[in-house]
Amino acid sequence: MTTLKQYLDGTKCEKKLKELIELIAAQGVPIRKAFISNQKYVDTKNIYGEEQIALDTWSNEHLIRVFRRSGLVSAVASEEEAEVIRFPKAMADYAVVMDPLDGSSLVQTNLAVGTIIGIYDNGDVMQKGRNMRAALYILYGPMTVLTLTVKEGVHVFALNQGGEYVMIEKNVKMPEGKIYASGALKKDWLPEHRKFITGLEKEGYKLRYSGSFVADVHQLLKYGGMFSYPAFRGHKHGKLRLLFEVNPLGFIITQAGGKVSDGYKNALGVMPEKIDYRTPVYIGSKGVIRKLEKMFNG
Ligand code: AFP
Repeated sequence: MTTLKQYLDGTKCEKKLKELIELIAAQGVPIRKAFISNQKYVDTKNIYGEEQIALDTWSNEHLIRVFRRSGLVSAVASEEEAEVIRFPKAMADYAVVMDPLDGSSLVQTNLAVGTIIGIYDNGDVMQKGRNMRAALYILYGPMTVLTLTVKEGVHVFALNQGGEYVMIEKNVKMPEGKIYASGALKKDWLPEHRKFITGLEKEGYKLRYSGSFVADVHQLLKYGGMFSYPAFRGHKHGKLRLLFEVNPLGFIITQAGGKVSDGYKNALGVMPEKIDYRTPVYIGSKGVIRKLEKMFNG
């Protein structure tokens, strides 16, 4: 069985990038452990005014501490922080964008949640998603799995009993499947979104929406189809954040042969205007996203 380390050694990644990816992967162990001890609401709100649960805060602080000590990261933008955090003494210039715990409202219901990470190699977090050097997520489900791309295909690894990641799926290619999901209240959907979703339902698409973007996208890698969190009444930018959620997962899906869009164009080509920039998102199999863009663009 190929371990994560063996896989990375066979790629074109420079030594420091390999070190950084292995370091991030290793954090799946303490974060998973923290699920038992950190499952309480705290009295704080994050920068979006949402209630934070303790595990968000803990994972965020834990990862920032790990990056600071590593000397490998010069800047971090986190969904849980209002500002970019800089480490001027770092010996390498990787910039990390992250959602430390996506889907955190599901922690208390024991559904799958995940850590989402994007890595740029020039110290800058404010750039187009397509400039990413690597992206990965750790999904805490029945198993802890890590899905990674270093622009050499998409591969899935599972954490074994010995605390090592072993490859369970190589070179994942998304099929054109028939699963769909849409966030936002149905009554607030805009007409073009409603029309598209109704069309999918007529074609026999099956609804699968959990409330965890990372888990909902992960299943698309296997089954194909489309996840969306659209613009909706009063929210023309939708809900999800370009930097921390849409870009890293969009990068992975694209590497697996899928597509990510804001409805009209490739989301990976959008320059973020601010750190917490939100965007409508349509992500999934190439065919369905192409069809959607064609309809939206008239
Ligand atoms: P949390 O991380 O605050 O739970 O938000 C999760 C999320 O950003 C994304 O993972 C989900 O797809 C989406 O929000 C769910 O939003 P709704 O609660 O509006 O369905």
